[in-house]
Amino acid sequence: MFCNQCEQTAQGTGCTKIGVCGKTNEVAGLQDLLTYALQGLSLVAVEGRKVGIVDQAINRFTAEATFACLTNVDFDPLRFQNWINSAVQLREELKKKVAAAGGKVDFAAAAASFVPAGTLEGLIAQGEQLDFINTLDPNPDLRSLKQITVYGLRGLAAYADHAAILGQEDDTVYAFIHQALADLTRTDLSLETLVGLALKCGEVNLKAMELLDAGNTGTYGHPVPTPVPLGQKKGKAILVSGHDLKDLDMLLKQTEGKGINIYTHGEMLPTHAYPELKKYPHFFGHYGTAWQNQQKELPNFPGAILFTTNCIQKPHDSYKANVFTTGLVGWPDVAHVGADKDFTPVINRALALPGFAEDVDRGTVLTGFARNTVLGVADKVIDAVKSKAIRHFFLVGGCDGAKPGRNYYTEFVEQVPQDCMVLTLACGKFRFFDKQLGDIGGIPRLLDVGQCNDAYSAIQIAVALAGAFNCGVNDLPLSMILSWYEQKAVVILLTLFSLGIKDIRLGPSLPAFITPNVLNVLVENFAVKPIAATPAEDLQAILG
Ligand code: FSO
Ligand code: SF4
Repeated sequence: MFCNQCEQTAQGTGCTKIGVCGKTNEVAGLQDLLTYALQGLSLVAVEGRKVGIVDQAINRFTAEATFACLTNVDFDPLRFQNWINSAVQLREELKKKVAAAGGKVDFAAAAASFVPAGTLEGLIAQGEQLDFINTLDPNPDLRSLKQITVYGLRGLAAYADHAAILGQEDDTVYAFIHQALADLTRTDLSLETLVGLALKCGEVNLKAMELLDAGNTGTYGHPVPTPVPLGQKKGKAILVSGHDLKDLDMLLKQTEGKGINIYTHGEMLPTHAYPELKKYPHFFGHYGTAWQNQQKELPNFPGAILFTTNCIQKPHDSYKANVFTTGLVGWPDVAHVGADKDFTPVINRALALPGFAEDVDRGTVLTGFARNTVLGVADKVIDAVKSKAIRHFFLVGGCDGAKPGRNYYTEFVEQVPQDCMVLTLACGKFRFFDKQLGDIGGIPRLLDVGQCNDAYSAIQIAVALAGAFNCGVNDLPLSMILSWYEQKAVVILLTLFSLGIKDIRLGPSLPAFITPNVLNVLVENFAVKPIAATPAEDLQAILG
């Protein structure tokens, strides 16, 4: 195997025997093979669009299967076997329709005629032989740019899938995913073209995130500032992890009146702020911190645990029987709730477990500062900037992870001067989410915009502030201090680049898949920089 798509990749260069994330050699090969099969399907889908054939089932399938290859989503070889076979079956069916409509169905790229082995072992061998990443392009810089797009597409597909689950779709998003996967089979594209393709991925992702924002707020209302208990309530309990609001909603409905309290874990924290979710009296509080601490935190949770979307780690035996997955997330031999979303097994497990024996108060954290809330007090914020009560905004957000270097983000927030505000989003916030930073003129200094899925909201806040000050986002007293881990962060970064946003500080380390030459291109165009050794150096450089 060779995989270097995430920040925790082995030695900072690549996982070659087993993933640091727990991904096996077998699953790595199957993910490569699935991506290859999706390229074949995409080549035909692109030709299909030229003759007016747009297949909605293929659109959804492409997004789901691409998302499934994102870090920490699915570790189950059998599901990858199914996806690979489906991709090829859909490709062949589509070829027939395209040919009947007079479209082109003969392709130079081998991906379009790939024949999957009949057994799981055979597929694994095909995946290994493919060596997908290393053979994307013979030129290391072009390969690097292609990798950026492959990973960006996985993030984009995740957001497109989340949005589609809430009924929000736009064919331009699917058309781009197909076009990009097809283009990546070519070896005649220049550096400039591939830079353009990566930026286009970011641009299209803004659309996907806008759709997701519309899905979330249209279905569950605009988040409102909400204190979320960090303690526990006596009684049976279910913990929900991941990012999927609809899964959470359906679980809340199915547990009504059953004497079970629902807790959020990780990126689910901001869901407490949505009116149509917070209305449930048994939607109680938040348990634990970010994804990488789950193996320490979950054994102590006395109820059932439901993973939605992603960020699962190997469930230890001490709590494995309590774990359920749903949607694209999966782990071999862990119970999976299918598309019917019948959470009865989760509920029964929670009822069989002891639950919390007593009430414990551990205070609260505030969430719910998405665009509607922040822009609702825009006048106050603008006045505070004009009167110099607010000197600077810092967006400190992104993914959390296990590396010690991530203490930078905790220390950064601790050292931000009193006359500056901190906006945050995604699971990186768990490095400082429970800090009491006080307020400036009644506006809390630490504002939780939401999940990584709410990056659109943060962008809208920045754009609206720029409008109010009659300047560009780069001219605002705003600095972005981002942390990355997986490929949703990659695509958000591409979105920020596509918007022309400069001077982003990125850590804890730079992606292994970016070559020095490609980094130079990004530095020249976007002045992106690694975080400094200490927060004090960056604060000094920013604030002077
Ligand atoms: Fe974190 Fe995981 Fe939300 Fe990522 S939970 S690391 S950027 O999947 O998705 O922020
Ligand atoms: Fe390694 Fe990350 Fe790939 Fe997992 S996803 S195999 S940790 S690079």
